[in-house]
Amino acid sequence: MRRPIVVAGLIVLLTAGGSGIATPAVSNAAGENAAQNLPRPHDPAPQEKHLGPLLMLTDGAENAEAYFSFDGQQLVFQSNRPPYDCDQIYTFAITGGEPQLVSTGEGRTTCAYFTADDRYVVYASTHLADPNCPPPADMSEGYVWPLYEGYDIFRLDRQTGELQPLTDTPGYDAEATLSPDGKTIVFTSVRDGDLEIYSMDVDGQNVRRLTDTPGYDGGPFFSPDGKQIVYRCHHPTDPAQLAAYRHLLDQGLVRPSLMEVWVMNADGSHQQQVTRLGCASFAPFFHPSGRKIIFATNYPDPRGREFDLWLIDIDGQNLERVTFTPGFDGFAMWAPDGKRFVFCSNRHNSQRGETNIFVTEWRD
Ligand SMILES: [Ca+2]
Ligand SMILES: [Ca+2]
Repeated sequence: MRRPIVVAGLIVLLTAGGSGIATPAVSNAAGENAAQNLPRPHDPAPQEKHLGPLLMLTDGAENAEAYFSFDGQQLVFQSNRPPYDCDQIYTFAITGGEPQLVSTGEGRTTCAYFTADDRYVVYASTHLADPNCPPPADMSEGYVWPLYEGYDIFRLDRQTGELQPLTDTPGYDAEATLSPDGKTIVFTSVRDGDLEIYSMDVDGQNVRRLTDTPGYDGGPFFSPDGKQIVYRCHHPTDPAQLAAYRHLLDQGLVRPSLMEVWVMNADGSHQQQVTRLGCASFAPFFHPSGRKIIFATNYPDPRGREFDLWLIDIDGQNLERVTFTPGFDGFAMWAPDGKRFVFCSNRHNSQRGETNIFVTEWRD
């Protein structure tokens, strides 16, 4: 079993899709100096032919899950930077600058996303359950993600500051993202006893359950035409493996070491497995064409800590590696214009193991 004390990729993997443990906030002279030289230009690795010149927007603490606004001019992301002890939600321009705190500063937050007019930000937070940071996951049974039961999904009105809860069911509700028309939220919840994907209107009404397979279903994102959803799954079929999954879920934990990428129609029909890599493949996002998916994976070493971005056709063909730098690369997303591209990476960090946000121009 993996030890909990790991650097680089797996620490970020811990934050993936809203199920992370708190990594210690880091404050050091090197990081503070580095932060003064932001944003910083960097070249992609020579093999990274899909990536244009990189603009590094953060350097210090863990920065992850950066997602574009609908106008493509801003990013919303989570970071455990000081003064808070666990992840809070921030926004800044795609050209960088000083991040603006969006969340309350209490509890732990994850998985933020803009709404269609960029007036609202939706995100998950534990602050109503407890203003303190939730405790780190119990790793006594190996490497796991916690599914904090205090997580509910909130919608912040950026004009008025009003924070409205969109869910109020017991247990984990998080990982909310928006449809391209801005009318529908998809999210992950344990409200029916297993990890499943649900949709609801942008005001929290008309909740519909989309998945029902025993096992992990989570991390959903819409296709550019809004007709499909890409997500990550772990569906154990072996009775012992399913029992192990349920045993952890009962404790609010999930082991993320084996996940595959799936797609389904927006109404939950026609669920299809895309990857068959036998690794930790997660954080998928549709290519602007709607025909390919980018995702993070530790393929080809399922026990390895080397995560990179890969592309695959939605029919599972044409697997292609996109990033080639050591450590974690993941959480990729295209802006609505299909050209600008954001991802999070360990590359060029001033503090080993930390993850930062990079924006570039995508090259097909
Ligand atoms: Ca399930
Ligand atoms: Ca890498």
